[in-house]
Amino acid sequence: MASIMEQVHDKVLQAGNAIQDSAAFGNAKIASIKADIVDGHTKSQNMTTDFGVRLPESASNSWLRVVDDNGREGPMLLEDSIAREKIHRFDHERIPERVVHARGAGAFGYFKLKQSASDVTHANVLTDTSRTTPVFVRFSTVLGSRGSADTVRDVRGFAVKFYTQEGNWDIVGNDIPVFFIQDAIKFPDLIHAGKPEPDNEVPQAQSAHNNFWDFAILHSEATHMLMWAMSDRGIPRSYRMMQGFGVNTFTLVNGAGERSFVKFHFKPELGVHSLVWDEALKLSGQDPDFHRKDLEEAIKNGAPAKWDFGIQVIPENQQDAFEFDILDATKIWPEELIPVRYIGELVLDRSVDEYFTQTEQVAFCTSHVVPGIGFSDDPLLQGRNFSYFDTQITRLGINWEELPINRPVCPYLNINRDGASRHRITKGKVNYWPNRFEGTPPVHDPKDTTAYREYPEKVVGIKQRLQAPKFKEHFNQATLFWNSMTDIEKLHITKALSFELSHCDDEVVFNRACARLADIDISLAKAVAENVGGTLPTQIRQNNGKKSKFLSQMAFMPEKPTIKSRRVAIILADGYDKTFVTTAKAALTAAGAVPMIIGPRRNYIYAAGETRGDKGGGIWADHHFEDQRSTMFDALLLPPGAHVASLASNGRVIHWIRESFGHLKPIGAVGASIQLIKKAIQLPVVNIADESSNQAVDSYGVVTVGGLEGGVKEIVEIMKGASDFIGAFAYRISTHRCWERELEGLADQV
Ligand code: HDD
Repeated sequence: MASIMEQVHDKVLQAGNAIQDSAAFGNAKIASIKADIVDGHTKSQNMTTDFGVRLPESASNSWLRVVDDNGREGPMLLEDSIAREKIHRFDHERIPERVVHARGAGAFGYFKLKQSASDVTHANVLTDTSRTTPVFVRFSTVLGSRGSADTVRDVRGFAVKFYTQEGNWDIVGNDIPVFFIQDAIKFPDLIHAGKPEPDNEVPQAQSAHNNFWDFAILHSEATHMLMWAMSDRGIPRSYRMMQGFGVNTFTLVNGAGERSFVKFHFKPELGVHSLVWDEALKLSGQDPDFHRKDLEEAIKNGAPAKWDFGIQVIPENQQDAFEFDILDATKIWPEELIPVRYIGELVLDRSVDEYFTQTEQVAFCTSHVVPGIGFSDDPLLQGRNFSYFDTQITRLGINWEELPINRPVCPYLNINRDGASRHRITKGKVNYWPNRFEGTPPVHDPKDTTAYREYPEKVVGIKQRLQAPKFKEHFNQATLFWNSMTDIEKLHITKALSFELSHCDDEVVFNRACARLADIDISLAKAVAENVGGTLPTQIRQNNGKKSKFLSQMAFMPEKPTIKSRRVAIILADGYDKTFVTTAKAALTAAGAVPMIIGPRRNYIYAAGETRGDKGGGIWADHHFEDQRSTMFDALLLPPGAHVASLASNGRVIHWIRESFGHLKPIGAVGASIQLIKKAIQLPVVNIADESSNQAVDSYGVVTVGGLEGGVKEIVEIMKGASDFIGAFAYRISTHRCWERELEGLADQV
């Protein structure tokens, strides 16, 4: 008869093996939390107390009280434990929000390895191409509190939990590959300076204030990251359109025991795209949940978010071969020197069931790695490895690793016990090691080659508070970044810096900041100083003239143009051309876009020839003019028809067109709706098709055509030079924005 301990062990292993053996290991996380999920919509499920006793409706409506003989209210009774339970539970609903990255959105998915990296690691998740590993990913902003807006200018968190068969592996990264500081001891200062100022708790979720810039300028090591944060990377269009980076330097160890240094990369399938600043500012108020809704909407519409996963690898013996220190988190490893090997795919295809228990309670730790992956002596990473575990204890309690979203899907067993909210029940006598029950779990099998073993690194040195020499160079890569930007990106950085420094009213701060910009490039410094009233130093650092072709986000366009998941507003009113609207909507939908009808009311809108209330007639408007804004869409389509007369007299519609033009969005107009364009955009350089012509004209991304016979064609392939109206319009959407409007100064003129 097997001992209790053996039975427990068998159970744990069976449960683990059942998941590991299943062909669909990619779903193992979902399978493992199934028993914890309660369907909040189960029919005829009675309301109960937390201890399971059924409640009458009166207990949900009224506190137990005394009512006198005349029906008058008497005192409420403390003896009502049902009411007390409800109020007590409510009083304690809040937990501390994350000290940074408080606002976020998460989703489930999987990681599929496509090419083995067994030459550099023995981590099965990176060597076994037959595997699918379940993941949970949480995206976030850094500075804002949990209720702040999604579209603020900030770094975005990109944290991935891989539930591997050898334990959880967390990459806790950002959408920017470098960091503000080199040493973890400065992290509290950085965050205090960036968060709202302590006297008045202003501003919320913004770096545009004296304290942030004061700290940033007093730390010249922050210069490189400042350039990234002030670039368009700071205002992504979507979480699905950002790169992800592990930022810190980790290590890999292969089967032969050889070690290399590694950086992790995620490259989005849809390319890297951003909002424009005015749009981001407006969205903060108009739709503060823009990014989290975008992620959910794409998954719901069958457009899962996808990234290629890559590694940059430097063998151990080449650690000193570069002009920068490869352990310095304020430096990139230029891809010209160390190419990225793309070896796998990350896919997010399932939204969370409940925000709090999943997105809020998920807890990442940089210290969570699996056999074959290790740490480096990167001084930022070393500090992070301490900080994350620690913060989860304050946030979630000591048993946070047991929470359904955090626990591994592989078997796990050890002698850690008890503590607040422990709920795993481990049978048996053994809660210490070693013990007299030889061979009963948990065991350490001396022959087990899959156990985590630290790399036997030789360490010699003098204990001191110093930095390695190459950590002291702070400007080369900031200049490299600036030089590598396109003209439009340079313009955006200049404007972003001008915005931020204009919000700093302390002249010590903005003058020092302008002086710092001169360490990057004098033309940038001059332009910003001119805008913000700053002064420049007399000693100028020479621009090193270096460039990389992997830093501009324009370099990360999708391989094939696509309009997948792009939101297109189709604005109409009663009297529109039905054939056009139905065929255009169908063509855009078939190409993967999300067209939405915006009308004067959220109800049926009737086409020319139909009268209001016609049975089977009309088209349902998804939204009306008052409840959406142009900022929430990627493009605007104006159908032909007699409805133009009423649209032309609607200020909201004209504003929509002007704002779309100003925010560089493609605009399509057909037939009579050309009149709307003429009214909204009165710029002679923008060519507009004649209402009588059948030839589509694309001028600055305003695509117009007079007439289309038989509605709109199918979009067979999205490509440059498409001559038909919908083809030309779709291609413009695929390029994200019509940059030439901004370059030629047209965007501000409308
Ligand atoms: Fe951090 C959260 C990313 C430096 C301490 N960090 C946090 C999150 C991300 C990052 C994405 C949110 C995770 C989630 O969604 O739950 N942090 C980074 C990156 C860094 C970095 C890319 C630089 C390479 N962080 C850093 C340092 C320290 C911390 C140097 C402390 C010494 N970070 C924390 C934290 C947080 C956190 C206080 C807050 C909530 C949490 O950990 O779980 O421990």
